[in-house]
Amino acid sequence: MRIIAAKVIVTCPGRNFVTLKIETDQGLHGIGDATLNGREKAVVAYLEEHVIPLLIGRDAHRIEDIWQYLYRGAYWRRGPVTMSAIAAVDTALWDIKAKAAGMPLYQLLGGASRDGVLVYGHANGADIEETVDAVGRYQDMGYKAIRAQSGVPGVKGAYGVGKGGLYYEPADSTLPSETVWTTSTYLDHAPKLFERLRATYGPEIELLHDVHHRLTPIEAARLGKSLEPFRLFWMEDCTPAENQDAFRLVRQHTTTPLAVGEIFNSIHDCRTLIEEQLIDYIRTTVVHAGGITHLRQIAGLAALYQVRTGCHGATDLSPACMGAALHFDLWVPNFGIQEYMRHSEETDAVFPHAYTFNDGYLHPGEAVGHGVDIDEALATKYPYDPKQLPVARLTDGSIWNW
Ligand code: EZ4
Ligand code: CO
Repeated sequence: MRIIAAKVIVTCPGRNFVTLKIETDQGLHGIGDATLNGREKAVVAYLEEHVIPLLIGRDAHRIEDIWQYLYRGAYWRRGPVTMSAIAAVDTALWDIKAKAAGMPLYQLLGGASRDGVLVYGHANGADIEETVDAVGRYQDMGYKAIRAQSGVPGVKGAYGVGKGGLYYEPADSTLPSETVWTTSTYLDHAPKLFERLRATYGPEIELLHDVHHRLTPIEAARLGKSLEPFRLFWMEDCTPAENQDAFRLVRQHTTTPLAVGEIFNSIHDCRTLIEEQLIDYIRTTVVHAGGITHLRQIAGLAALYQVRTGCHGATDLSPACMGAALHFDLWVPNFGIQEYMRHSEETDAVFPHAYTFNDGYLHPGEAVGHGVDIDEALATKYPYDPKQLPVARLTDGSIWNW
């Protein structure tokens, strides 16, 4: 089965998405997500200039060979742009192979290991009261696991807080908007939020929290310790992880489970974290970590060390990524949880999909392939709208980690 055409589709049904569509001489096509929030056009150029010309004429069934060819063949390895482009090719090829086999993708991976995929939703509020109410609303929708973020007094644009009642969308401005960060206020404030949540909703609901790289290792250790009484499912991205060794310090001080990895793009970004059991959940997902082919390797390594998966699933990852991730989640033996931020109605219409939410669980559906397609005619109605992620500064003006 030969690849006869491939194209990149950029669309903005509420937010920007980059999608690769591959077509074959058997009349089958597949799609893969290539969205890199705020850096979309870099991946578009990488695909159009450097990848698509290499795909034409290749056997679409040789997924592994094409992965190795694109990864090693570039000479320049890893990196979010390269790995998102490879991921898009890989996802589209798995979609095609599963369609050719007449099966939903999870069947090709090894079949279902569970009945459904436990997901967590995002509850946000400008203050503790609003966040407590938002958690209640998610619980009413059936969610068994909820991430809670709240505005911090005196902090302008705290991470994870929605604007004007809309769901949380971080890329909000053509040039990066400026936010201000104060660690000391946050460290005092965050445990109060979770104390209130446990007091209000009891012990059963799973609660998660995203620190979004804002703390130093010793500050992260302190937060983890102060959150222990409230039994979090995880504390996410508590400190930047380019230096994987930093997590030794956090780990020595707290039993709050640790999750990291949404910005990783390779198994090499998490090898020490996994092998030394410094984390509990690895957050890499299909689009930014080289597709199903590479994600499977990461999960395999993680399984040896009782590290479980917790795939990134924010709105800036398209339904094509979500669909593929859900097939992966349904199969992967060491599954932990899947993040699920809902897309807008416009996005759902551009990307018709087979996955469904029911009572706190997502299921990828039984459609052949990964079950997500793109309505190209509708996609053209939403032109690209350049938006970048915010930056964060400390109160003295120094650039910090957003
Ligand atoms: O800020 O994907 O856990 N989820 C997150 C996300 C990230 C965005 C950045 O594009 O941290 O909301
Ligand atoms: Co995160």
